[in-house]
Amino acid sequence: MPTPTHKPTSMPTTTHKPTPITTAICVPTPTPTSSVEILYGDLNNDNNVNSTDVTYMKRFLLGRLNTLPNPEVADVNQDGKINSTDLTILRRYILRRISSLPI
Ligand SMILES: [Ca+2]
Ligand SMILES: [Ca+2]
Repeated sequence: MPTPTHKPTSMPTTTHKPTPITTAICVPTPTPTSSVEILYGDLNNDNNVNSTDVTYMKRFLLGRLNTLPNPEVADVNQDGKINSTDLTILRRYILRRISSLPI
């Protein structure tokens, strides 16, 4: 920074060392999106995959819901579509016939 005026008052914090600034820069590097891990099947975004989410998907597939609160997690078989297959998979997951999502 080319500052022609040499003022020693530019650094008023003599008591505090500038070390906390370097740590603050390092913080945002690990998570750029700041979003937590995607929980597939959690359609209503309450961090639980349960019958409520099945209800949400049913309503969505029946056209009673135009949008899902968390549409990216509804495609549990990762085929780019949200349809009855995903509903079946979600049901099976809740019944513990599927151990993990997405499949
Ligand atoms: Ca949920
Ligand atoms: Ca799908």
